Amino acid sequence: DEEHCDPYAWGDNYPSCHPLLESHHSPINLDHQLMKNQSLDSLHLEGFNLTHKGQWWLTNQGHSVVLELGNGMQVSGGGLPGTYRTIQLHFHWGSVSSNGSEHTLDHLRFPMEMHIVNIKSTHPNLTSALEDPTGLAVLGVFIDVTYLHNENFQSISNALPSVAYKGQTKSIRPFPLMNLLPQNNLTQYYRYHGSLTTPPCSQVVLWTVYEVPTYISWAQLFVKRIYSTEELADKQVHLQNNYRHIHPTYGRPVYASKD
Ligand code: SG4
Ligand code: ZN
Repeated sequence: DEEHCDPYAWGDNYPSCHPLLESHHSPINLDHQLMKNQSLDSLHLEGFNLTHKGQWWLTNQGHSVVLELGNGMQVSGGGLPGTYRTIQLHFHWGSVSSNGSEHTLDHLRFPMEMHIVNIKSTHPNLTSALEDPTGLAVLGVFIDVTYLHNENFQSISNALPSVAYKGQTKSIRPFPLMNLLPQNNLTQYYRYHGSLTTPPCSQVVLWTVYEVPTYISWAQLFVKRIYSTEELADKQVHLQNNYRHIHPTYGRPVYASKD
């Protein structure tokens, strides 16, 4: 699986991961001084304030930790061409706190980045959405590490020991997803057209990356707590640095929302 973990080798098995000229891959660097686009108003995050019934599932996939969300949440507005169903969120992180996020802000990396993945509601499933240039809308949230504990991340934090190894799954009681977003300045975000940051690297994602980070404490950070292998004893390989390198924009428009 070594090769699969090297983003520069993905193109061997997934041709669309080759960063050819004119391609529009993710992540990219975001620049504070980007042009404001007055038509980019706040997104409607429907159902994000509710405590839904049923359960959510946290899984160690070997390359990330994914929280599968039930029904009842959808995203629209903010310049998105339609309504997108919220299906899951996952995280990218580093090995030390100076790296981890996929996008960079003025070339700076945050310790973590959370991605909330949404499928255009006209598509029955992910396979179908991957055929549509605007089939997915992913919300990116930078996560800073501070001395402050963030209670809103605690149900995920509490479940981490149960998913320490690849393939393990743990149910989580739903909570208002809004709690995981920055508590203010949701009007400030960056928008561009890019790709999945893992194979098959499909160039079908409308990215919304919030400018203001949320935060967790050192104790809540994933870095030393998650392993990428199934073996429980011998080869305990930490799952770290699961972020892709920065790609050129090749003249793509990248917008900042109005302030
Ligand atoms: C992570 O590897 C997730 O585990 C994947 O989720 C996700 O794939 C992939 O990242 C790419 O998503 O927002 N970083 S990203 O571009 O959401 C998809 C699953 O495999 C399709 C469930
Ligand atoms: Zn991601």
